[in-house]
Amino acid sequence: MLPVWKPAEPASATPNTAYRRLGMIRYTATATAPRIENGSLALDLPMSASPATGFDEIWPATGEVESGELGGVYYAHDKNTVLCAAYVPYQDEYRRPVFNAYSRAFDVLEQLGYPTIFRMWNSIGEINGNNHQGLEVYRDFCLGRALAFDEQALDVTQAPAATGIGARERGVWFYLLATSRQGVTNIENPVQISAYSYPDRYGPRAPQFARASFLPGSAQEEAGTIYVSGTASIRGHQSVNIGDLEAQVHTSMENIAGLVSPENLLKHGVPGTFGLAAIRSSKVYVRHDADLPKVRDLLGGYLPAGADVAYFPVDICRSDLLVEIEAIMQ
Ligand code: 3HB
Repeated sequence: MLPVWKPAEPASATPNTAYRRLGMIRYTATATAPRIENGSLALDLPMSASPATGFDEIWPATGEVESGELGGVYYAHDKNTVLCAAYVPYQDEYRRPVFNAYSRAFDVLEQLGYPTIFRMWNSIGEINGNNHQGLEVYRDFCLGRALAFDEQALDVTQAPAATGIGARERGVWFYLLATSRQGVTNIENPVQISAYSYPDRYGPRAPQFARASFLPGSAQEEAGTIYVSGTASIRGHQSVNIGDLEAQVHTSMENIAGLVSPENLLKHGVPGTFGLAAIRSSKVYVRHDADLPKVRDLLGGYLPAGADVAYFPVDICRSDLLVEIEAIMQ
């Protein structure tokens, strides 16, 4: 399942509802809370320097869409897939409100009958700042999310591919996709320790996500899809190439290449051939605005010419990381 990316529609434009959609995530300069608009989910994320550099990510539907809100979580589903989103306003401690929001999202999935999440995106304002107790905001967020997974008795290996990245406003926004289909496979990277096994020097609870998730094809869309998590210059559990932008870009892309290599996919029982040439879209997060042209230039050697690629000037979950890259492959 692939998203469609379109140049941002002006806020005043009548939305293009020519085809069915689960929802639209607008990557733009200012945020909104999630909402239902014309029967589908809408959410504006504060990730771009200006509306002009933003775009709309549309998740298509394969049938009639039913949408609504439960416990502050907005959703739209088509019997195959559900798209859910929630917003946590700025707090001086995120542990409890993030736990609550994720728990409500899990309730929605259970009520609607979508047992398997295959991708989550988390935009976290002031991600490297500290909460009122001096705990880094990202670590505070990870604690709340981990407690919500605990409550579901979800084994860590069931956590799907994810991104946890900075935002340009305060607050936390997340959206996720879950399927009623069988056969989602989470993929780990042989050169990285699984995020959920990071030692506690990175925070009271490890981040719960897989390095990638494979969603098998469906009747409507034969090819399976790999969703690669936000990937950075990490080997083992350590950040490497500190202060070296170019080396961080290369290591991030080498990490992705190894993750979807034939040997690693075979080891995880994932069918099909992927690799960097299969990238259909990629989001690239760059800590310093001034580094954007350089990163764009370096990635030209890795990303296929036809892929949709977007760059975001935002902070990254560890303060020693300068760049992070995610991708969708088919
Ligand atoms: C996360 O905490 O969900 C996460 C963070 C990252 C990369 C991928 C996922 O920096």
